[in-house]
Amino acid sequence: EDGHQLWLRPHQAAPVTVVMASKNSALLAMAKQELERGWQGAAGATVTLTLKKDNAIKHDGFRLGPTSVRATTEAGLLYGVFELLRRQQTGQPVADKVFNPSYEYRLLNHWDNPDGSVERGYAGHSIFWRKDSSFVVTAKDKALWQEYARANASVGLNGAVINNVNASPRILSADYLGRTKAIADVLRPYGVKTYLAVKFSSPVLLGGLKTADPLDPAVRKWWQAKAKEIYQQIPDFGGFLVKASSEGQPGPQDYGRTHADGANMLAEAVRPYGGLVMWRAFVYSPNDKDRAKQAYNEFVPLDGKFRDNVIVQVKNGPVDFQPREPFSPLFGAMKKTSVMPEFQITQEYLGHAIDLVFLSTMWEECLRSDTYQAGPGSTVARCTDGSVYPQKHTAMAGVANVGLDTNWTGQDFGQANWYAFGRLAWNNQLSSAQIADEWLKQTFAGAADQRATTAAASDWNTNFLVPITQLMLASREAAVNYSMPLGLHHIMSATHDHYGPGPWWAPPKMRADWTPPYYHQASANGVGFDRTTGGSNAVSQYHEPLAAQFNNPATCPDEYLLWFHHLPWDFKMKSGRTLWDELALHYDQGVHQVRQFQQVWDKAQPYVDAERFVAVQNKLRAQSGNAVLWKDACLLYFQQFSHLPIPATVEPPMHTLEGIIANDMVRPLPRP
Ligand code: BDP
Repeated sequence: EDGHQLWLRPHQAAPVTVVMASKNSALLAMAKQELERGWQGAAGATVTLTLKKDNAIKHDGFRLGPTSVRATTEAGLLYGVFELLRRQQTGQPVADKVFNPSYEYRLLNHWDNPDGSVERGYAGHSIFWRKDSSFVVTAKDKALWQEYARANASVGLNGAVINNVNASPRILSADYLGRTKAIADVLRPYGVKTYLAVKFSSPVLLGGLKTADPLDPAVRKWWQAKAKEIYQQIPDFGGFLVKASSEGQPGPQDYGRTHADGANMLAEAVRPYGGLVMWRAFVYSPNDKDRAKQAYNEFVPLDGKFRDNVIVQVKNGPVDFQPREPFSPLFGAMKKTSVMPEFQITQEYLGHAIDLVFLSTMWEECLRSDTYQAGPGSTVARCTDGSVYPQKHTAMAGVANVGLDTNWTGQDFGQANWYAFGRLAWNNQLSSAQIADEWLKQTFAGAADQRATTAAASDWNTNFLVPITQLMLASREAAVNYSMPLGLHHIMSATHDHYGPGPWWAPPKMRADWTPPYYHQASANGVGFDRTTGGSNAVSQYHEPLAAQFNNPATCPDEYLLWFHHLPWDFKMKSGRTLWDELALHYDQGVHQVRQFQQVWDKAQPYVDAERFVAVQNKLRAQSGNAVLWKDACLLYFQQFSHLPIPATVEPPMHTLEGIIANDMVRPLPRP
């Protein structure tokens, strides 16, 4: 039980006959094989897989019956088979019903570098690229890619961008394209398309041109030729993902051109082949007074100016994948452009592969946020899935947490985030409770080790499923509590790759918008970033009634209070407590929640195999220490400004601020 099987652990399958009322193909062979591998229905049943026109079924969707799957595409049949098996394994009924995906493109973004390292990856090296830059594709590589593709297909993911958005121009060279082709060939039978992230200056760095100006004819020709070269090898290549004019990356703005100019040039290059361009809106420069406003300011004026095979890819929040942010005001504001949400599955700001944080609730919170952009009910989900605006394309992307670690994601519960992302991309209305329930049943049911008694197995639901589901559902709020409660954001340590607290971190000459004090603004007067009409006026980027609601501290939800307001330490909260006391209580609560998770997990021991039990127990122990460090460091740091006592009900600090800083105590657990 090393976790390698993910949620696809082998099952004692019942015999089944699969009848395919259509021609055979690699994809259909996979569907058949999956049924034979995992069938839990009546022994000896006959299951039919039929490809036929059905107006109720959208691309990739399917109609499910107890022993039948009908779809209009082969991929739809495969997804239908996985849904049927999932229902059998998790005890959900299989009634006649149509299932359609919320989004047309459901993608993982791998931040994998050509040298095999993974930016913000905490689960080992890349599964795609090798350290020694070797382009030899081994049988082991292929086997791993196949397992990876199968896992994606099982939750409906149909695309993978296999390299970092901070892209190397080398990725478009013949050697890398050769390996990309090999990867695409393995992913294809599972319906997973391959995409590449490209560097905007590739025509200069790789092609030897003098410019990468998107309006220069030679540059346009270079990209067209490159697209042709790629599609000759990979006819179903998905397209390009681009981070441009962002965090030092080259882009159209280097030539006085707009994001639309840049995106459209690439869109034209891939258009003849049906390719897509996903153009990221993660842009900010140090000159602006409020980083949170910039993406909106740059992109809203370009609404309607993008070619229809461009999708603007927007991070869930306006700053950067923080433990909690309000939704990005770009959602719903771009009404004539395809816009897709980008979530971060890898836990850069949420405890790496150490802390147990189930991110589904965070994504659900974003997807269900009402933007009001087209009246009440214009949720982020509906503004991006085509329900509100006639988007040409719909998509959702997640920054992958996958690496070469045996269990894929470093922390066993990190697998739940991969799973949840896929399920939400398929159905953006699913609840996190259902996703957790499904994942636990598939990942842990029947996994009690040899010592477990039969009695233990029958109590599995009450003693494992219920408490561990609750733990998962509470875990993100716990992380917010012990790290950045009440709307605080971006106060993590920079010294150790964003693990642990660092509200004090501000080396001289460092770009202000990369330092925590820029975001928390703590002083004797109070704490928080003033984004009200009297401050940076970021509130005005939200549609009413949100702008007015966020603008007033009396109506602004506590969750976003210090995101939008700079308030005195003795500010009276809705609870009646002062801001200072409330802040302290949140930190303290976060610590207690993690300790409680430890107890809950310890009690689950009889129901989990020994290997995964110990692995998670160790991680929770480290997380507990991390939570205490966050609490002590932040309260002691902010106390220098508030000059107020830590409330008596709060556990007194066990560290000193000086000790934490001087001894460099904020540090992730060394990798095993
Ligand atoms: C930030 C990460 C950085 C990424 C960037 C991005 O720290 O590594 O390159 O996001 O999304 O959060 O481009």
